[in-house]
Amino acid sequence: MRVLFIYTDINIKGGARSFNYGIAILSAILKKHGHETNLYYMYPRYETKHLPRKVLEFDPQVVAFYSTTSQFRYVERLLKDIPLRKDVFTICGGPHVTVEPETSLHEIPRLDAVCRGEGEYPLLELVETLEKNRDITKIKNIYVKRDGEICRNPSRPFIENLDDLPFPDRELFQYQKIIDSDFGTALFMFARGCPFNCSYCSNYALSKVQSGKYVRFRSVESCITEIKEVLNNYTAKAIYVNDDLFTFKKDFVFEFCERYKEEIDLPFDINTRVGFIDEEICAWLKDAGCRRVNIGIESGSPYIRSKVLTRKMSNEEIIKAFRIVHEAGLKTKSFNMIGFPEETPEHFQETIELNAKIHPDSVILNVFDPYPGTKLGEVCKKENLIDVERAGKDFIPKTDTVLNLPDFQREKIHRFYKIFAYEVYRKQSLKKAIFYRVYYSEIGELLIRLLSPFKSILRRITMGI
Ligand code: B12
Ligand code: SF4
Repeated sequence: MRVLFIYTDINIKGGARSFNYGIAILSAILKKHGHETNLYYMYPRYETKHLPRKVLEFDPQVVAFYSTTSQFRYVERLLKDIPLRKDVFTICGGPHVTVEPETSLHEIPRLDAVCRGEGEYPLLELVETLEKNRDITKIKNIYVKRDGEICRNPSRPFIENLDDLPFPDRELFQYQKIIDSDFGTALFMFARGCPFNCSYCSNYALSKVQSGKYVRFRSVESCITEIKEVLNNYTAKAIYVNDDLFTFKKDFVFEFCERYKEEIDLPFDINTRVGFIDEEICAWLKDAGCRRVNIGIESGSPYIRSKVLTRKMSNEEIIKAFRIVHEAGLKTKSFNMIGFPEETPEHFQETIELNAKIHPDSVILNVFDPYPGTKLGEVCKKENLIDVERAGKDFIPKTDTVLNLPDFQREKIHRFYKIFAYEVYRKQSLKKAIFYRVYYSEIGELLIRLLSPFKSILRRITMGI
């Protein structure tokens, strides 16, 4: 069968093109079983100019969407805008519909089905059942509309052995373009799941939709083979392991670093969490060519962290983790958030101060967005904090808040968003501080779009890599 994937990646700031591992693996598995796949990647603005031609030429029998919560509105809009024949089957997967299957199906009349959780085997089964013209209402993980009713099916367990899956179909995304748009970086995922339960993150809700083990690692052999295959087919200068918690299993890190040093030898970046990084791990990482370790701080206020975000770590532990990484000669990036329920400007001042103390080489700030199924998402709903009109608008969740917080005005959040990095760096590095001040201004946004050929120089100024 012919399956057309649609991946919307609408974000005003532009930035790097993004690679969607989920779609790429689904495509690989379908191709392995003899089906044809194609992709329409919509980025960075909503734009359907080339879509009718793609639909006409590829003539899909199934149109398959991926969606996070903030992108779901574009699935709805697309299903109104694209000229699809009535017999084309439409399905959506990804974190939003996994958590909100029924409302998603109700909200979009032209959407035939949603997939909850991991889609490899459900989608394959669906496509093969459609091909044989058999009953599609009993496929595990799939909720499907039939005569105005929703047929709900239980989920199969999480895939036990990730090594059984084929490598992602990178060519579907014209992968060299992705690498080139991200300073020559090739992206990888070696694990699935996270054992924690932070109140703002969807991971916990996603872990409850299927049974079995949620946190799973691929073998080092499989990871190294995939990296080699990618480097044989594409030109990359570095790699980034997108896993939430790369250092979760110490024996995996050790074995990976040993083999990576011997067989790959390219700079690489990873993400970890306070409590999962020590001197020994840092020494292995450094020796293997690791360049940067990204760590989530999220809030510098111990109260917000422990009571609102359910992140059990002290400021001292955070400071120590960054110190250990720096002492090993590795660069750091801190992830931070603003605009949580109960947060005040004073709490956010603590986030600025903690970052200033630990000297990360670069910082990222995101505005909190309440995702369905998360503990904080539910709090926001229950306490009527969500501005429904604003949430329904075509806005950019990264820079604005959808909440009306009693103690933290929207304008203040927006202002902090713009000056955060400046405030962190102004006492240590005026060059960096000024750069960030301009970067987060309106002029900066315009300049960045116009000056994209000079992106590497800008990156060197801010991050030193
Ligand atoms: C890597 C990553 C990114 C990368 C790559 C994006 C991507 N979607 O692959 C980047 C950095 C670009 C990114 C961006 C964003 N991300 Co992100 N990201 C992740 C992360 C850490 C891993 C995703 C992943 O690759 N998983 C592995 C693959 C194999 O799983 P998967 O993508 O879920 O796909 C499987 C199933 O969902 C299903 N499936 C998926 N699509 C389809 C389609 C069909 C038809 C079917 C049948 C099945 C199916 O089958 C797939 C294979 O099993 C997740 C955390 C998580 N636990 O998922 C957050 C996560 C998905 N991101 C999240 C968010 C919020 C974002 C942003 C909105 C952030 C922002 N403010 O800009 C953007 C949105 C980008 C977009 N266009 O959708 C949230 C989503 C929460 C929500 N309810 O919306 C998550 C869950 C993290 C969190 N904080 O809770 N992200
Ligand atoms: S925020 Fe990070 S550590 Fe917390 S549950 Fe999500 S992925 Fe895990």
